Amino acid sequence: MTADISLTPPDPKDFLDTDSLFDEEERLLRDTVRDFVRKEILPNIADWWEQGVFPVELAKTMGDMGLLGMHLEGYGCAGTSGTAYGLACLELEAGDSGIRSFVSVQGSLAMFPIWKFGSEEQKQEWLPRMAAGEVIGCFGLTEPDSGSDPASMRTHARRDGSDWIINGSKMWITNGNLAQVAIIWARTDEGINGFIVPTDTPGFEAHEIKHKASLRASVTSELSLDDVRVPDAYRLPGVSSMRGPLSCLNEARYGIAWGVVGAARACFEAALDYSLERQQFGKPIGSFQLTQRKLVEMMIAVNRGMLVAHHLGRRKDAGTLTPHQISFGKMDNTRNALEVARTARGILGGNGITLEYPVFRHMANLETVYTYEGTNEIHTLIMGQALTGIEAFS
Ligand code: TGC
Ligand code: FAD
Repeated sequence: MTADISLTPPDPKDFLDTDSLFDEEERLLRDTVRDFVRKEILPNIADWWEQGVFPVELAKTMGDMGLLGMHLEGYGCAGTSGTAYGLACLELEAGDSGIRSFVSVQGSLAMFPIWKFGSEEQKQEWLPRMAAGEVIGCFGLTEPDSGSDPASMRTHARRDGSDWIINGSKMWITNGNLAQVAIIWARTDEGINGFIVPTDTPGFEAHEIKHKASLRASVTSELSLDDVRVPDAYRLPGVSSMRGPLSCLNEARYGIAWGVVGAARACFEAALDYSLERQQFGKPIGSFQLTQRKLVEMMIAVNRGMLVAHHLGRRKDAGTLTPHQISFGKMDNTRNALEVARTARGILGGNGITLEYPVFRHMANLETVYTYEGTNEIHTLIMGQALTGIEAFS
């Protein structure tokens, strides 16, 4: 016998009661991060975004909260589940994609390769200080002429006795000007290798990319490496192929699949609230059928994104998640979040273009999220290959 259907209307801001998918510990962590975002991020983010700055002092705060490398075990990292990491990304990105980006790059792109492919000495030296937010890392994979096709990278490293000499340049590097350490992927005689490069090494320079109209509360840089000499002890010994950087991307893309649901949720909630307050033609604009349709489409996208993220999280924790499934989440949740943000922007009318409301900022940020960590097209082709067995990148 089936149970009765409850006639109680759902919570407009959690229509499918996705809250019930998470256990008490996960909800506690989620609430802690949500509270942090409410108190520390939301009152300031419009100014940071307008000024084009990332508040670097947040690194230590987020380190104290256990948010940096949080899903890694040992070495001062919190060792949470993948689902808990996802929930944290969601709440951070409900604040701003730039704040989530900082955490993604630090944990998934700078700490993860050391944790996964580093020597014991490298892990001991770097991970505890990075987890505490005392040392900031960046991840140098993309180059001016190698974006979607990083395997075509020109940055190279050659052996010189027991040292390596690295030459090349990296483009669009998040945290580049903030970082004390850079993970630099370079071509060598042995394949593609990762190097832990302290950013005060002679020959290393970071130049901030200005005039961004997206992800403005995040530092993005071009790196140049001119005869940068590092000892072999700085090379990650555990990998010598594109598997190295691509493994890091799996971690970060997973976090994005969750994060963008937070940005979409923030836009939907702003639009819903606004639609009930703003009156035109003597009625709240939320009373018009055309507005209600938009609100429903947005609500469905947010809830569906949450279900996908949750499913990926449980698979990650079970050890059954594949990169193709991560592509599903990164691509579909990001494009839907962008659509939600654009729709919300319209509902807010003229107010939608100001930074008084979070919507335009999220919308502009999501344009970056759509492109980085594999564009919409690249994830389509990853899934297309999984469906057909045919590689269509080139
Ligand atoms: P392919 O020839 O197929 O494989 C090369 C080697 O890599 C292995 N592999 C993977 N390993 C782990 N995870 C994956 N997802 C993997 N995919 C492939 C593969 O088994 C092989 O290993 P081995 O040991 O046998 O050599 O790879 P490819 O070079 O042809 O690459 C294909 C493609 C196009 C999918 C890949 O290049 C790609 O994903 N391109 C997009 C580039 C991208 O996403 N860049 C992101 C830069 S970082 C960034 O944007 C940070 S934003 C900041 C933030 O996150 O907030
Ligand atoms: P391109 O690869 O030149 O692509 C241009 C267009 O062509 C896209 O629409 C793309 O989908 C399409 N295209 C390319 N190949 C194909 C194909 N085979 N089939 C169909 N269409 C195709 N990188 C890092 O290494 N570290 C970072 O920390 C980092 N942070 C970033 C921060 C920001 C703000 C931004 C904007 C980027 C960041 N990136 C970082 C780089 C990011 O990963 C790249 O921008 C992204 O991978 C795309 O590369 P591209 O910009 O060179 O575009």
